[in-house]
Amino acid sequence: MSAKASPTAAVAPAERREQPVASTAIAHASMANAIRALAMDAVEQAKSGHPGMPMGMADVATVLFTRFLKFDPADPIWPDRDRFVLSAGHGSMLIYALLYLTGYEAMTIEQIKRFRQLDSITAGHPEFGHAPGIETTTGPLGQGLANAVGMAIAERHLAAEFGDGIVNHRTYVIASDGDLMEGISQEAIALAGHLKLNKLIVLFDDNGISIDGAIALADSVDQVKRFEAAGWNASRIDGHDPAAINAALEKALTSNRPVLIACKTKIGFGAPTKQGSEKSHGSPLGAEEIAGARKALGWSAAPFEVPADILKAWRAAGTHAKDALTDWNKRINELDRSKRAEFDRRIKGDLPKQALAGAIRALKEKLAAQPKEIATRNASELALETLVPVLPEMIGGSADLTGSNNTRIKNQKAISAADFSGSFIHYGVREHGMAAVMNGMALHGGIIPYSGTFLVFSDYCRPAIRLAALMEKRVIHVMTHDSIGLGEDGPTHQPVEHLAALRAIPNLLVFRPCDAVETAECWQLALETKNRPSMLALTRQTVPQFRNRFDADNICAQGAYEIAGPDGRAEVSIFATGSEVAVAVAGARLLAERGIAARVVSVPCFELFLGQKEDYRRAIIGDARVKIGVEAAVRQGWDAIIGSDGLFVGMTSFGASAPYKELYKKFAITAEAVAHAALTKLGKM
Ligand SMILES: Cc1ncc(C[n+]2csc(CCOP(=O)(O)OP(=O)(O)O)c2C)c(N)n1
Repeated sequence: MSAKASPTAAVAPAERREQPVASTAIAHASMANAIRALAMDAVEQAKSGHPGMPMGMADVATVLFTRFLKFDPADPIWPDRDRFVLSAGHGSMLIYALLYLTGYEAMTIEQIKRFRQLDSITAGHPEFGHAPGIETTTGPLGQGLANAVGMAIAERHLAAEFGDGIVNHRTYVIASDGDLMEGISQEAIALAGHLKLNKLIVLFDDNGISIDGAIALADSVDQVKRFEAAGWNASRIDGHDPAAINAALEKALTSNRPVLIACKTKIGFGAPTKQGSEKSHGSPLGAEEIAGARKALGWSAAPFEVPADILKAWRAAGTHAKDALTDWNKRINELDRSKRAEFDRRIKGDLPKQALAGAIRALKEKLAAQPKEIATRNASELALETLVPVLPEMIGGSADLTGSNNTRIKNQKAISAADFSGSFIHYGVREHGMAAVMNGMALHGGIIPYSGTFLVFSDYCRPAIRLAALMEKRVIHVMTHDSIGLGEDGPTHQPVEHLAALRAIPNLLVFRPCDAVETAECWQLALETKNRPSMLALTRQTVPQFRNRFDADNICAQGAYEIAGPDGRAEVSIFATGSEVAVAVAGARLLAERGIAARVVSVPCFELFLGQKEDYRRAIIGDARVKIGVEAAVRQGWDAIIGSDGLFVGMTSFGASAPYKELYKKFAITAEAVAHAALTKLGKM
């Protein structure tokens, strides 16, 4: 197959249809077989991995990558490239083979040979950041599909601002039965259908097999009907017929809705005894089976060898979008200078530093002049009112709790199918989908997503938050109603273990600001931390403002600091977060009445505090005889600050349904309880 015979990936649909429908069947088969052989060989060498899916989807992937996908291995982060998401991440050898074959420099044959080995870029499941060309980390089924919805939203939003000449690409997904069985897929496809994301194309590996055996063991959903019901165009094709794959993709290019193409395939295609069986899903095929597959496929090359003519054809496929890239570069160079600078800034993820600093400073000055006794969720809204206008990359949202989360500021336009220029998303009651869609927007680039839901429902978002942390992406979650302080909704809605559970996620910043000033500072920190997701845990109930003096510095950046203290030495140190800083301050006052000097340390962010230099940590923890932690949540994690012999005033059970002030009394999270604990320890009770 010559490079010329392959239609360019970047041409417009009408032009593309002029191109030959397919290269010769033999050439296609040889190219697809190169993927199959590499997958078999790499899994065999690693003695672990999943050969079945790459072998089954090799035909689909070959048509997609040689004829449709707009990408340039020499410029893997070209902003207007099509995004390709391998949602079925266990089939990682499919993407590694494609990256090698199409000519991504980093993906050498040595890397393929070192599949799943320490320090290789070919990890068990594709990991964002390990190799150029991997758009997201996949493996937990369903996540990639939902990420793709976020990428497709990001594309439409940026196109609405910068124009189709600058932003005009598609998002392609390969998804498996497992992806579609996961609940998150329903949230994602429903949102995609609702928003009519017509440049999102999902290729479903409809092989009827999962780990336990036939899908029929556990599922009888008609996926085509399901997607149609969600507002997609959906069809079924033979996933081993290149002409049918080509035709379906051609049709998809003109769709006015997102597109599902259910590709009937045979898992482990070519394996003589394991094809079509779960036996090819997740273990090496074995030498004998591989020999049989080579014979059946007519592949005589040695392991890890791709015949020169086939490799050449693949490398040519990797150059298809060169003209499109040249044209795009021309267009972007013709952009108005300030628009160009803005586009570059957004894509790089750089902040408008001065504007951001100015907005936070103005807010803090205002709060110093006129202190506000408000809930921290309202303080967050105040912060957003100053931030959203100066940070157009912020796209907010809520999972149907907009009025409770205070994440939508006045006049903030919502994104809709008819108009993507807004900066707020009504995610519907879809927390998991929301968190994964946000990851997709952050991965796409040009956007800083922030969300809204109740902290207790962070459990519903957790798998996606974990991946944002793993991928080092700036995704900001606003989670309100952060304790028993929410009151009457009761224990179903009162987070108790959630702060501890979230603090357990590596690389996630969990902020729990105590007042309006800390809330502004925590927002600033979340925005300025490019490589970590953040969680802002905010109150429903009103809290006093403690920081009444204007500080130009961001004091919360240290994670913990003394917010109130005696002039001299303290006998008691009280550490608290969020709404319980008020309890701690009142407790210190009671102790003062008894002649005992106590200091209060506000701990808006454990992670930032524990990351400080030892001197600072020591100084803040101090050497008072009594250390007390106060947080309306479980103790887990607090020993790092108060020590295992520290006292803790918090929750040891689920909450209850009642007005919140009564709950604080019932669960003994009060100034009296703090003072009592200290006095007992000091032997003064
Ligand atoms: C959330 C999640 N649960 C479980 C798994 C483990 N797992 C990996 S693949 C798979 C199912 C395989 O079936 P399918 O998705 O149809 O892939 P195929 O067998 O076609 O390769 C499972 C359960 C996972 N990766 N993610």
